[in-house]
This record gives sequence, structure tokens and C-alpha cells, in this order.
Amino acid sequence: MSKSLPYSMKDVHYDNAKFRQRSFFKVITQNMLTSNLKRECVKCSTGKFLMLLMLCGLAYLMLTRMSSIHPSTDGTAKNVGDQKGAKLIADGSGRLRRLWRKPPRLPPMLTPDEITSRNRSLHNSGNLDVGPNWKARQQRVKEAFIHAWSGYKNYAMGFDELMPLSHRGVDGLGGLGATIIDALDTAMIMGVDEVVSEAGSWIEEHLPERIDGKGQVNLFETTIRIVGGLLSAYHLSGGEQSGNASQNGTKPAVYLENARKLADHLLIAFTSSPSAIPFSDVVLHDRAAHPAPDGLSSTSEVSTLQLEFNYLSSLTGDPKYSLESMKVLEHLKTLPKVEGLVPIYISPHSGEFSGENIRLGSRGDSYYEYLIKVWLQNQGSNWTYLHNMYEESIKGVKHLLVRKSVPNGLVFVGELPYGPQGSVSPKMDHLVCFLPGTLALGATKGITKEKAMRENLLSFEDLENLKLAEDLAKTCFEMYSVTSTGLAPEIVYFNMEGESESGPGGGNKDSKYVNDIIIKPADRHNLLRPETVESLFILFRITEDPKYQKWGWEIFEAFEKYTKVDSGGYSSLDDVTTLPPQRRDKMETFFLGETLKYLYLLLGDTNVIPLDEYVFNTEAHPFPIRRASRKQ
Ligand code: DMJ
Repeated sequence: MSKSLPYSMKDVHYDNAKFRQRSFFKVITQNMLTSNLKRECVKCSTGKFLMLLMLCGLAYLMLTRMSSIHPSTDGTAKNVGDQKGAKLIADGSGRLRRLWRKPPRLPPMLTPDEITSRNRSLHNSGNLDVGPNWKARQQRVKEAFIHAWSGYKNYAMGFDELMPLSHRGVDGLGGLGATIIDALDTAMIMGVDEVVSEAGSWIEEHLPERIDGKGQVNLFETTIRIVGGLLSAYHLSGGEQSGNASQNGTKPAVYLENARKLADHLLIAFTSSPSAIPFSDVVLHDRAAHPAPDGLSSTSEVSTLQLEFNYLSSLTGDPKYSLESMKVLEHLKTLPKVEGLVPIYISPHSGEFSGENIRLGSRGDSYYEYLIKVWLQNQGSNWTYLHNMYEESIKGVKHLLVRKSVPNGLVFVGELPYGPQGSVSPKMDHLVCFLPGTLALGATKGITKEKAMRENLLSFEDLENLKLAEDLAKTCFEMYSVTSTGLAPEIVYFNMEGESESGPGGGNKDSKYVNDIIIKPADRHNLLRPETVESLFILFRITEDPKYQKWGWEIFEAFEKYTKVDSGGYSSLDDVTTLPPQRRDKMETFFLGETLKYLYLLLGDTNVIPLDEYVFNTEAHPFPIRRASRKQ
């Protein structure tokens, strides 16, 4: 266990089923002691009388205490934690209760009229705790998606991204129509048929020619957004079902053919590199690849291609995509690390890491995410080294990077810009907010915490990681609520004991954390990023705690209020700390591909895309976990 874990382990103990049993044992011991005393007392008749008196007194005390344990006036538990706490106490005193079991006290029966009027007042109260209409809220997210698409379709169809204020399109990702492909599976999940049909037709008509004719694209961005989006569209449109029959519109095979064609172009980044580390850029029409201007690749970029290439190999039956991409992870396994943590740059020429900068934000983030996800995707394989690398890296995160803010103790993940010999920087990118979700997924492997505990599947470390996930999710949520707009900036700094950061806060004076979180002028923008709502979605699925839905809804409302553009689309912001916020004239593709998809899933039926059957790539495109390849 890491020495410097900055938060109390008491909460982890509280959640552990083993500790619950121990308190039950204590109760039994206490009962046995009471029985001994009883035997001594009955030896004399005065003793018998006293004994009777004592028993009556005890029974009275127990009954009055038990009724104070169940204070719920409306008959409902406020949350899972409360229910568990009540059960814990009730179990411990069960023996005494059996002395005199009264029928449970039920609330008085209401007439049908009273029931109707009570329900009406509950729903009109606006209080989230009494049952918001999640279906209606989910519908609002769907409407937001349709609004985002309408702006893109009207002003930027065929371009990578929409500029919603100047009503134009821009090709920031090489010109493969990235918004169309990133948005397609979201439209399928939401059941927005018109968008599915428009996107499908565009892909069929234009994408093949663009794949052959366009110029430079980034290997990572093109793989996660375009290859990933096409593969998930193939699956969700029924491509893997026998006969590959399509309903109306674009046939699933079109998505797979395009994914394969594009991947065939991208493979040159791997095969032309002198090491196992691919070059960062590919020139599509030349079928050539080259390194970034500084000669280096980002560590996260080269290690965030494998889910997509593995799935492509399994769909096409051609192993080359998986083989090339997995060479990267096999090579990374052999490199020296700092307690499982890696520098953010790597050289495709030497195959070695470059520099000492370690962080879980930009250029580092999805290295850690894919270690566990590629392992989850291939549980029947012998790639356990990935799980080992993941476990070691998370220990390293806890030991070297996790710290607590002052004065109010938000748990955050800092950076080591000068390696392990330098000091921790209290800087945290919004990008790091993917980590709570990944930690939770790594702990339970996608099933609910309740089920995992019932089946005794969680190690002490899993519970510790789940606790850290919940703490970090809170921090990520507070990065939103600390600002005037309710939207997080791109980067925050935390005040740490003895090292206070200078700079302004987020502008929301009502937030408890105004003194914990510093936002520097250059970091105040918001690009409609998904990481926090992604983690809220995963944590809700795993813990079943409704607070994650409430937080997600608050974030959605802030997006609606400050980023929605009347003429269509949503805009990034220049500054989340001032009102009204200055807009930035760009709608990133991941707003449709990730942010709105995760919000929609967070507010809806938990059986849709279950986390033990699907793994989401880093751009929120779900791929099925192959049952056949799983050990169990
Ligand atoms: C997305 O393209 C992916 O989630 C990636 O892993 C990180 N950055 C963006 C979203 O913020």
C-alpha cells in the first residue's frame, strides 16, 4: 500500500464487506456475555426478579432505539449508503429484536385522491431528491444532439468541424468529415434516424474518395474518431449479425469497408518506422508517414490505437492490424518506468522515452486508459502483462501524484514535470477527469459494485481504487461548480499545504472550493470536453449512486445555458469565469461523439450498452467484448 495516500482509509474499511462481518461477531460476543450474566442471576429468586426487570428495561431500550434507526418518513431510503448503514445496525441487534418481534409499523393508508395530490406536489417541488423525470431529461440531451447536428449540417456538412458563430466549416483534422463519423453511433444509440441516414449516405458517397485523396492526418486522432466511429457504427447497425442484413439506408458493410480502407492507409505509420513506435502523421494520398516536427510521438497517442485495430482484425479476420498495433504495447512493456508511470514523449527513431515530464493530462492520459481497456477487451488472451502494467501504474499514481488541496481537501492528481526527483506540480488538466471512470472500471471490470462485493470479487486495492475514483469524480465536478458559468476550465491548479498558488478563482463565490482551486488566465477556456461526464456515467453505472446523475444534469444545464448557439450548434468558450462568457466559434467533434453520448447514457436505462459487455474507446465509441475470447 502506498505510504502517501492523502486521504483516510477509514472510508474504504467502512465499505468492505469483511469489516461488516466483524461487527456482527462483536454483537454475538456481547450476547454471549449477557447469557453468562443471566445464568449467575437465576441462582436466587431476588436475582430472578432483578433479571426480569433488567430484561424488560433492555427490551424497552432496544425497541425505542430501533425505531430511531428507521427515520424515513416517506418509506424510501435517501441513498444506497443509508440503506446499507441501516441494514448493518439492524443485523447487529437482530438477536435481541427476536425476543419480541412486533409487526412492522406501516405508514397510514392514503386514499386514491390523497395519493394523486401528493405525487403532484412531489413532482412540482423541483427537488431532485424526490424523483426528477430522468426520461424527460434524457430527451433534452437528445434534443441538444439534434440541435448540434442541425448547425453542423446547415453550415459545415462535409467539413471536420462547425464554426457555429461564423456559420462555416473547418478541416482541423485532415478533411475526412470527422463530425459526421464521430456523431454517427451517438445518433444510432439515441435513435435519431434522420441523422443516421444523412451521415450514412454521406459516408457511402464521399468517404472512400477522401481516404485516397486527402493529405496529412494524425494517426491517433484518425484512428480514435474515424476508424473507431466506423467500427462502432458497423456493430450498432447490426453488421455482426448473421446475413449482415441492413434495414433501410446504408448497409453496415459500408462502415467496415471504409474502416478497413482507412486502416490500410494508416498502417504505413507503423511499418515505415525504424522502431515499434509509429510515426505520428500519415499523408493519405502519398501513402507515406512521418514524425511530428520535433521528431517525437506522444506516449498516449501511440498507445491508444489498439482497441480499434484489434477489433478491426477480429471483424475482418486479418491479424495484421492487431499485430502491428500490439507491437507498441509489447515494446512499452520493456521500457524503464517510474513506478509504472511514463514520460509523455517517445521517439519513433530510438523507441525510447524522451524527457522526464510525467502527467495524466495531455499526451499521457489514455496510455493508462488503454492498458486496462485492451486487457478487458481481450480477457481470454495471454495479455495479462497489460493488467500488471495498469496495476503498477495506478500504485505509482497514488504514491507520486495524488495529493489533497487546502483548505478543503479535494483529492487531485498533480504532475511531475521534472520527473520523480522534482517536486509535484499541483496542476491538473480537465483531461485527467477520465481517470475516475477508468479506475472504477478497472476495479469492478464493469459490473456494479454491489454485485462485485456480493460475489467477493473486489480486492483491498480495488476498493481503494474505487474510493479514489469517487474522490476524484467529486473534484472534477467541483471544477465545474467553482466557476461563474458552472463549466470547467481546461486546466486548474490546487492550493497545497505550504505551497499556495497565486491567481484568481473561478468566480462562483458560493462555492466552498473558491480557495482550493486556482484558474490562471490562459487556462480559462472550455472546449465542450467529455471527460467529467464520461466518469460520471461510469461511476453511476458501477456505484448506482444517483448523485452522479444529478451532477451530470447540472453540467448539461450549464452547457445549454452558455454554449448553445441559436442558429444551430454549440460553441466552445474563451473564459468560463466571467459572465456572459466570450465564445470561441468552434464545435469540437467530441461534443457529439462523446459529451452528449455519455450524458444521454448517464440519464437513461442502465441496460443500454452494459459496461461488462462493451468497452468504449477513448472517443466513446463502444466495441463489444468478445464472449468467445473470455475465460469465463
Ligand atoms: C478526445 O478526442 C478523446 O477523449 C481523447 O482521448 C482526449 N481528448 C478528446 C476529448 O477531450
